[in-house]
Amino acid sequence: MSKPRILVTRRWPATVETVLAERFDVTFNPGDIPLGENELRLALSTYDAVLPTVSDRLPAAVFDGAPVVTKILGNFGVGYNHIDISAAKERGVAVTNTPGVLTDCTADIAMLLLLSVARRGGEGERQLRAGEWKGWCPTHMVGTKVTGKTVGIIGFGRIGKAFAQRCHFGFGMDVVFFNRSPIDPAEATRYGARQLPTIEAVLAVADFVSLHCPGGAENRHLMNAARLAAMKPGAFLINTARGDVVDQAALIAALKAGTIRGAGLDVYEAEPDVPETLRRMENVMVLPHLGSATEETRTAMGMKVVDNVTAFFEGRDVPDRVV
Ligand code: 8YV
Repeated sequence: MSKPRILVTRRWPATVETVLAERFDVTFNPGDIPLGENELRLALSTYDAVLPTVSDRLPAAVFDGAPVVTKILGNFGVGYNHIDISAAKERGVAVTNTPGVLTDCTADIAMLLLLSVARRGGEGERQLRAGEWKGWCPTHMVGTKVTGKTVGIIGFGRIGKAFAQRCHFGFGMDVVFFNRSPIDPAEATRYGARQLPTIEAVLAVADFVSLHCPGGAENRHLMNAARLAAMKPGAFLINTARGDVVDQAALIAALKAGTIRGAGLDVYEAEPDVPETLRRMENVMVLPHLGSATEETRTAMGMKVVDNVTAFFEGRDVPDRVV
């Protein structure tokens, strides 16, 4: 039997590309240039499997036009709001993701953002690098103490829990969270956290609000102008989830007006575009979607895709099937 034809849309860690090349008839993207809509449509009518990332937009329109040959989209990443899942399902295309392996590193990035905005790390580094540091003084770049503060987590899945654990057991924070489904209180306590009934209840008490829910239609602009206004004065917003969970224009307005004190962001509404106003704000830490960007995690993510696609073509149960 001939090997399945597979397209890998972006460069992956070398060790994973080697395994893919051994197992499949694989086409790589040596230039690592993101594919456009027409190229993705062509890919779906050419390859047995396409392995996309968050930088590949796969709305319903991409599944229309040419006959779809692809049987599986092995997404490199846990979030899949860039893929129209219903359109894939309608065409009989399976979709898989990579849960679990990026939990710790994404929670770490959320912690890095929280600490950086509270303690003005980015601002201090920019000042020193610019040669503008005038020396120590008691009032220089005074930030916000983290230990003992309250953190509010929106979405208590794997990453939300890992972040809660870091905040409570590492930094002595009081941790509250909102999650659509109830979490067993004993389970929540293991992560040093307790569930509150509404997002508003979390916003009312949190000094830091950190988003850990999925992106896509169900959570689009969950943090809108009203919710930003409901945050405590002087609170910070951390987003390592998806850009569309926050109304970015409303966030910029809230930061300008001083409704909230600052924000730590790893994700944006129209990546890689980040509005210049946001990039210029000293009280905002901006990272270029680095949540899972460690050698260990990116390799583990790639190997998870390999496992999913291999199981699919061998007719076995597919471990991380979304549809
Ligand atoms: C990934 C992520 O790097 O897995 C996710 O959902 O947000 C990132 O950490 C990216 O999505 C890769 O497709």
